[in-house]
Amino acid sequence: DTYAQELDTEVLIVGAGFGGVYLLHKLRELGFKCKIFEAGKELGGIWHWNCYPGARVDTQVPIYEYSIEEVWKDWTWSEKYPGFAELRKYFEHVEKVLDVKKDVEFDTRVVSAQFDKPSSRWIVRTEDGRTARAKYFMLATGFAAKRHFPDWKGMESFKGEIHHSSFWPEGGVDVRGKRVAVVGTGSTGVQIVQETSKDAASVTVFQRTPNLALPMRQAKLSREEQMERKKEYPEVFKNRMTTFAGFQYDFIERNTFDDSSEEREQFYEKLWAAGGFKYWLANYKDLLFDKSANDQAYDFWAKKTRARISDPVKRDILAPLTPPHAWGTKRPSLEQNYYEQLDKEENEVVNIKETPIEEFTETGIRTADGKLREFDVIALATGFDSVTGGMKNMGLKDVDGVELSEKWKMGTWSYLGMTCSGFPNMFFLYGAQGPTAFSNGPSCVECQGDWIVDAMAKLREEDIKYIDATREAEEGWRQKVTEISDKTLFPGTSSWYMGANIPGKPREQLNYAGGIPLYKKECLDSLNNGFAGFITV
Ligand code: NA7
Repeated sequence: DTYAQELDTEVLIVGAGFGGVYLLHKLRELGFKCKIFEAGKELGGIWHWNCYPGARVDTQVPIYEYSIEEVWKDWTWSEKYPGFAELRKYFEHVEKVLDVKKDVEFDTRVVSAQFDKPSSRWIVRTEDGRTARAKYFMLATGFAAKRHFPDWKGMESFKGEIHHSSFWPEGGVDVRGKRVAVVGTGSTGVQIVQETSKDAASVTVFQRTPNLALPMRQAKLSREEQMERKKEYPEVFKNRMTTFAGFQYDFIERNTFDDSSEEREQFYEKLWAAGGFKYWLANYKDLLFDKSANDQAYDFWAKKTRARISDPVKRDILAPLTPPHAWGTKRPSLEQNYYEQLDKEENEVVNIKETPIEEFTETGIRTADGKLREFDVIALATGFDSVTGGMKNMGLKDVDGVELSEKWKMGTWSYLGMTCSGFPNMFFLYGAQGPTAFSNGPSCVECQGDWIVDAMAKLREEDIKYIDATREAEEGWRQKVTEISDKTLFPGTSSWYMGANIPGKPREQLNYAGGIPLYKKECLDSLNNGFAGFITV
């Protein structure tokens, strides 16, 4: 058909968020002919989809932005941790500078894709029945592309408004004077609670696991101050690639018990006052490895947080004296008055570990103790089939016709967290077995994107038709990902990092926990050794 002719492109990228746009820009610079397929209507990925109340990034700028000079040189932010509306504006600016959209097909959802060996082309089909062909196929679909709706009894019978956070109506929901329920206390739940409780008559949060949240310490930023700092940006962007999580700070070279309890207390106080993720990612280097070290960090967190909650019942649910899990092995949210808001008399915290949700009714939510609470608006902040869900949901088939969802049924196999054996010339970003959830998004996609771009240049130079990871290389990578993780406290906690948030999903480490510098080295070792771990044809 004519469309297929038109779309016989060199590189087809799925997703127009941070990752997809970066790949497009860098590959176009090298002269590759590229196209992006994007299911949404705008650039911005998660920031295009997320418009729930209070949605904002929990990594500060300029760490959370592109290192591309044309983009950063005139752009300034109004806040240290920008909200979704400003992030959307950022992508408008990106468009103005990089001229991305002329190569993006919006409203285009991929439903199947397979590599055809004889023609050395990916054949990609879309939901609206179109077909495209491409030599290279790249997935930049993010780690939260498939939302998670637990199927509670009676959910469809609720007569008020009910929305999943990632499917919040554009233009918002008027919660003034309304009774609002929030189910889930991940980063999303925390943000919805603290924002809606400003206007709602009451907010009731249904909590299974407390979020061991940290004070964000939001701040306004002036244009002058940012323009003044621009000269440091090249250094800032270079440095972020040398830290574990792609931030501007890193764990310190000391262990928790190297310090006396007074010194430790002082150190914790300093991190606490600085705010943001410092208490997590600039803490002692054994924080995420040693349980007794971790307990010290938990105790300090609990002491600080409990002091903010006057209601003793709420205090024990939100910040119990005994850790629910090792501190920092689930992503701590960066909160803004979350605890003070929930402490208010009209708001309630329901511990659904003790009294689980039994059913939704026409008017509200009934818990196992028989109690029915009535609401006007219910927000489901129940998260995502994170990391692997998006890629498993796209009809990707290997060269023999085996679905990726089948290949990954009992666990995940990839090589370098960017390629899969049996999927020649396919690359993915910010997904399974990469630094994904343990890193700053832009740092991760730039690190992986640069590797893909270098690999592409080399493939072209050496006139290679296709590359495919070997099964052995995948086995080795999986083992590496698991071994690194097994040294940490992460496997002991049921989190989405471990696939444990989705019933029936295999429990395994889904992210590379060795940090960005080590990851980068692993990837470069393959590239510089003649594509070690791949077969090339
Ligand atoms: P998260 O972090 O996965 O949070 C989901 C929340 O929903 C979490 O508190 C879950 O409790 C809760 N949840 C999920 N399923 C259920 C059921 N069946 N019953 C009760 N409660 C449930 O998703 P977010 O959207 O907040 O954040 C996703 C990431 O995106 C975030 O880390 C940022 O990096 C960006 P649980 O903790 O599993 O007990």
